[in-house]
Amino acid sequence: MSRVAVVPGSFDPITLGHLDVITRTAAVFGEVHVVVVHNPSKNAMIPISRRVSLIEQAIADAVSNRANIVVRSWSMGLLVDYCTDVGANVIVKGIRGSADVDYETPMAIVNRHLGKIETMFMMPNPEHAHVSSSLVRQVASLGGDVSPYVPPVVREFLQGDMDTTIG
Ligand code: COD
Repeated sequence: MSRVAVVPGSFDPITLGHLDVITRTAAVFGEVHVVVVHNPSKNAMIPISRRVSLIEQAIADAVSNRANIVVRSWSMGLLVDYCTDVGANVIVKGIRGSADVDYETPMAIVNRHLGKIETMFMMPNPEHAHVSSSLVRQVASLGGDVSPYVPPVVREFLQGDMDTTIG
């Protein structure tokens, strides 16, 4: 039985809601792959390589034992192909409400058909259930304080000079 789980997302940027799902998944599974997926339907603000490094730093700052968490990017096609490559048979998705259920359910069914990969839904920490990357991007772009929603490294990135730190 596989003990490897994949936590995918756009993570543009990683939020405290994402971080909560990642750390709770790492407490349940032997190995967790956090995968930054290129989502062609979204116009990303932050380059993929930078999103990966922000996630790595956020995890390093928040988790004392992070030996079972790896962070990768994937733009080569189906997520189930990544799962098969690394021997994972579970995808974990955070569910904030009925809109997430409606969006995720067809993907979960298709991923089971395509690659025999199961999807498990994790309820959010109520403290972060209202947080989304798009909300963070909007608050940041209007000069607001994003510190209640994101790890410190992301706040520094968003409120610093993105032009010099991006890439
Ligand atoms: N609390 C808990 N969970 C949260 C929170 C929060 N505050 N915010 C977001 N989440 C969850 C989301 O519900 C989602 O499950 C995950 O975290 C990632 O969220 P985002 O916004 O970073 O990422 P999305 O929604 O843009 O990512 C979508 C994926 C790229 C993961 C998705 O499109 C996918 O799985 N694609 C696979 C491509 C593929 O193989 N397609 C073919 C078969 S369907």
